[in-house]
Amino acid sequence: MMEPFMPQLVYIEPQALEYPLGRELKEKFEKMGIEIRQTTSHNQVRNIPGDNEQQQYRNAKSTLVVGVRKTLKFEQSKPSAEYAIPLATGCMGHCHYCYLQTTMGDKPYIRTYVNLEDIFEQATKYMEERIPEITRFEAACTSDIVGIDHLTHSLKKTIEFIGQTDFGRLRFVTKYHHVDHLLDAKHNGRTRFRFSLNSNYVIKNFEPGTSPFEKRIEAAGKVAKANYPLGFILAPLYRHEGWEEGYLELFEKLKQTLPEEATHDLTFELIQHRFTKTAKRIIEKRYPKTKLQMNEDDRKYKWGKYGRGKYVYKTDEADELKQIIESYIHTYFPQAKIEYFT
Ligand code: 0TT
Ligand code: SF4
Repeated sequence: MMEPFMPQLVYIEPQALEYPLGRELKEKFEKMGIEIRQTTSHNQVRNIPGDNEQQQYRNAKSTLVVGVRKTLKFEQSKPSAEYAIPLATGCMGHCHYCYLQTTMGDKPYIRTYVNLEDIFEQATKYMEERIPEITRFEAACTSDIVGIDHLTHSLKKTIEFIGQTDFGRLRFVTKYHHVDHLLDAKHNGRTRFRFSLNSNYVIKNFEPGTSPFEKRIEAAGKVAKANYPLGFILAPLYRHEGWEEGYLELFEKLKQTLPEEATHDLTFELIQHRFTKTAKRIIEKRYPKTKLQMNEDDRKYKWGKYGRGKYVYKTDEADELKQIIESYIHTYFPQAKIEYFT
């Protein structure tokens, strides 16, 4: 029943072995009997097994590269945080709509960084620049970090690092329920632990390879009991047939199963479904039978930076989506904070 992620193949960059975590991971995977290969650079991981592109893509999603993060310039992460903190890239999930398919284009494998000290040092600089403002770091921009952290514990270390700061905050979002090792982390209330939820229709049709709804809620309860500030991201909000009932049911189930104490410091983030032309092309190739609707004529084009515009719902449909979901939140979780709709 949805076992925690285990790579089929592991690549280790030689430089990663200069770091304790790199050596630790090598030993760990050796003991587990997982095939390990050396690689000189992550861009050279071209020889992922598979007879065709589709197979290679699938195999890449069960390949883990243990590497060193060289670029220490952090990306921006509006609207959820000031910066993206780079701990890993890629994900073993197979969500049809996932933006990593385009943003990680040629690198669909999972890559984890072992030079945490460098990353924390950089994060400290960014925090210091902004004092007395709070600086938020998003750890889930380029991967589902919780889904791989049982192997690396780098998220756990980051939670504890941020826990010791005065002006730093950490946040991440996950569709996995393998959170047990994070429950005793000294988070000091500085980390917001979020789960991504959706209607049954969206989970069933578009989110293969992720934890079931009930497991996510159960994990959310544990996280709240461990005194983490809790949040839910409802994304992508998607107008499938019967979506009003579908999302209503989500809130009913959530209200029923979430322990009361989890609702004291609760946030919601709302993200409507969007796609780019490039995403559409890739999705149709990788998930040819998907039911995901990506008809440009039904959408509004929203111009973006560097010509990277995207298709979102037309204004009336987006407004209706926002209004209905917000009304559900007000009804079921009146004390929760809605951080944004985008
Ligand atoms: O469907 C994906 C959309 O969701 C993206 O436009 C980002 C957005 N998003 C994702 C968000 O609004 N809130 C989040 O918490 C995210 C899970 C994390 C995030 C990612 C973010 O908040 N801000 C970002 O700029 N990103 C980046 O968006 C990561 C990636 O490089 C890019 C994809 O458009
Ligand atoms: Fe993408 Fe998140 Fe699904 Fe992973 S779990 S495939 S990161 S949407």
